[in-house]
Amino acid sequence: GHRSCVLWFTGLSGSGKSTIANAVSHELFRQGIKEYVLDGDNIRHGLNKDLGFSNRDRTENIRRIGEVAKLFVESGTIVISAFISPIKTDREQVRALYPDGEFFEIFIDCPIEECERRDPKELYKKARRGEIKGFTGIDSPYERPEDPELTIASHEIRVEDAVATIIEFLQGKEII
Ligand code: GGZ
Repeated sequence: GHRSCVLWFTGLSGSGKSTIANAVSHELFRQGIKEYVLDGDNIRHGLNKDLGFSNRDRTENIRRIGEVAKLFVESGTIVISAFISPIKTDREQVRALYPDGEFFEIFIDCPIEECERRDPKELYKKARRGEIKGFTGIDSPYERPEDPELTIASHEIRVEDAVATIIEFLQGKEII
């Protein structure tokens, strides 16, 4: 058996949140553990398609995701959420929905220079040109977590090592 919880990833666009989230998801699935990834593909295209990227909309985006994640946790699932969640108070509001030991903030820490070098969707390029306004890290803030449960330096380690670190973390917390 396992306990349910949220692994709340936070980090810049291009930092590796979705890649690592999906890799952790695969490993948990392989171990027979009920898990689910919440990310832009299943949330921003559906439930939250009325929301954009103003500070206000981001706050509402994160609030709803926190509530949805709570429903999954109540169903016995380990939830991995992969959103920038740039505002510290928004993350704190989500944390406050959970009892101790059910919410873990995982900082996917990658220098913006590296995110911008990767730029898989050329969004940084567009933001630099002024074609996207309010892009996180360019002209919209990213507030780094001050006391995350775990920090993954995603530019320094391989995805498989990030997965191993997170699995060991879950074992240490007696979640799995
Ligand atoms: C940041 C943006 C923006 C702006 C579109 N700022 O790399 P991606 O493409 O796939 O991930 C980014 C995603 C961010 O959505 P989140 O729901 O994670 O953001 S937040 O937590 O702040 O609500 C990026 C794309 O959407 N994107 N415009 N202006 N990222």
